[in-house]
Amino acid sequence: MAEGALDLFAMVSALAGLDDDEGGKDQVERVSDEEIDSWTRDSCCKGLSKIQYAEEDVESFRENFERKNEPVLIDGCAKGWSGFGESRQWDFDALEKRFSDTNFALFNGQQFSLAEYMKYMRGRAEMDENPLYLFEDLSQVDARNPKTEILNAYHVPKFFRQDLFELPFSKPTQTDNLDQEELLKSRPRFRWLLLGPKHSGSKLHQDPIGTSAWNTLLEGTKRWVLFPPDLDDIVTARLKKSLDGCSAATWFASSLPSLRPDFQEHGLIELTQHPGETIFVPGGWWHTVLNLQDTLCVTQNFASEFRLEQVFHEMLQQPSSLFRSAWLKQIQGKFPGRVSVDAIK
Ligand SMILES: O=C(O)CCC(=O)C(=O)O
Ligand SMILES: [Fe+2]
Repeated sequence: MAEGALDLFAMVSALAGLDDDEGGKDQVERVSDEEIDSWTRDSCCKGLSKIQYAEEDVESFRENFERKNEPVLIDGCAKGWSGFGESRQWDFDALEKRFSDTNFALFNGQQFSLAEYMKYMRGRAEMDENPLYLFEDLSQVDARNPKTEILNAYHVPKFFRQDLFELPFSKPTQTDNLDQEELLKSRPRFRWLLLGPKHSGSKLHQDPIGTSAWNTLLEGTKRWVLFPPDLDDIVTARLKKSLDGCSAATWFASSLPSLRPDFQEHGLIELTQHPGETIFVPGGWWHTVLNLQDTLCVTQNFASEFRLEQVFHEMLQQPSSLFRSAWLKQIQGKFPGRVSVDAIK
């Protein structure tokens, strides 16, 4: 990486208020190396089912997990994914070799070449309290974009191929006469490639617009904590308060130990995800992730038919767009008994 690129990373960290020189130093806490090691060795699962991809058919998956809105860990979705470049591997080296000069984006939209980012991940990230997480949005990538190779290198697991947000693009529909490019541009973001250095992570959140997600890990290990959607207001307020001003790493180190005893009875799930495993995060579930090692994963969000009412309600709150109006109309036509026509303006 050029010197300039190093400075740029320092600047991005500082701007985000993440650099350890930038105040709040006394609040910075990290999970100990012993705990990281013990979580890394941990295998599934307390309070969570684990299934084999090849052994579960789509119908039973949908009945057992998607309809019940229950998370599950799935082993084997990525078997047969083709990978990148000549080596056809799904790993850091193959990705870096194939895209080293190509720009990728952080969560905040800042762009870096993959070579710059990988150098950061293997070096300076270790010193950052909250290392910069790469969140490359692949939602708009089409066949003209070289990153289409990333999309071709994986398949949406068979359980997740029904997505109500695909409706405006499927034929024949009443949106045939709409500008497909404009439609795609205004579709909510739905797929990402994530590269996370050790100690980076995603803060506790619920996924947007009532959507559900799957997340397949290809490299490294991730620690997940999940809480069910139907927590009462007091419990939810306590969860939100636990987040105040801290990074995922600090939350795992300082908030989780004090929440754990009380939240066990509120359905807390804690697990380690290993390479090759896919987690299904149903809509509405709170979740937070700590990368225990440098990680590489792909993740997609989708609108589940079993959560039609919630997704529809959330979609009504979104700013108007071509996608929003086309989708609301189609849903109204397809599920007249389940959504309120009057609600659509
Ligand atoms: O950090 C992760 O792997 C989880 C990402 C996530 O939850 C999200 O993108 O909504
Ligand atoms: Fe999420």
